[in-house]
Amino acid sequence: MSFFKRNRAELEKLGIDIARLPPGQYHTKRFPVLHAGSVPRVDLPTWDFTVDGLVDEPSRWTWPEIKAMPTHEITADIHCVTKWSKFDTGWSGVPVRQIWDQIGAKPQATHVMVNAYHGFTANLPIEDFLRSGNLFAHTFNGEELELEHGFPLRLVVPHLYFWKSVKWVRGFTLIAKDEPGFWERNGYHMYGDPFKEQRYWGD
Ligand SMILES: Nc1nc2c(c(=O)[nH]1)N[C@H]1C(S)=C(S)[C@@H](COP(=O)(O)O)O[C@H]1N2
Ligand SMILES: [Mo]
Repeated sequence: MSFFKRNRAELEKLGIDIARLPPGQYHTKRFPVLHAGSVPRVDLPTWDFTVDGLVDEPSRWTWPEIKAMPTHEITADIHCVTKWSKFDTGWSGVPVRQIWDQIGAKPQATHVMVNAYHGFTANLPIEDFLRSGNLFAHTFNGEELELEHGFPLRLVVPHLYFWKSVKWVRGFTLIAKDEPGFWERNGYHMYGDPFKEQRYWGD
């Protein structure tokens, strides 16, 4: 039996509905670390979160201000384009919607470019960005987010491939048309639905 077949059989034994595993994926209990470049040096006293682009006025929050916001918890399955999926991950943080309601978005805005340290970016349609359950998370499975997984804050958008879930997030820019972010310029799909296997350009 192939690795993928065995892995799927394992899921059945665990009592996990096979329909939760997107095509071409295998499940793992590990939490692999994946990113381009190096882990940033994070300095919380000077850290900020900024929203700009098609807004009435840019907004800025400090780390204590973000940490003081009401939080929400989700449990979600995550799917990495490199083929691992992880079930029932627990996240807590600030709902994307909660930030959105404070920024004065202009009606021309259709997409966001999410920004992180080292110039890393990812593009998302607003509708997908604002899905209920999406978080700017600072907590993973009840513990402070680890540096390698995006400390102090990462985006979590579970319904798209995990490269959209930007680690070390520093804010986002509202834009009037879809534009490719970092991985999208380098061969990854503009949208990235794991259940449609939208991995690369042309998928
Ligand atoms: N800032 C930043 N965020 C990033 C990336 C990156 O290179 N830089 N890689 C993405 C990719 S490709 C994946 S699969 C996930 C991996 O998250 P993890 O290391 O917590 O598993 O982070 C995403 N977020
Ligand atoms: Mo990835």
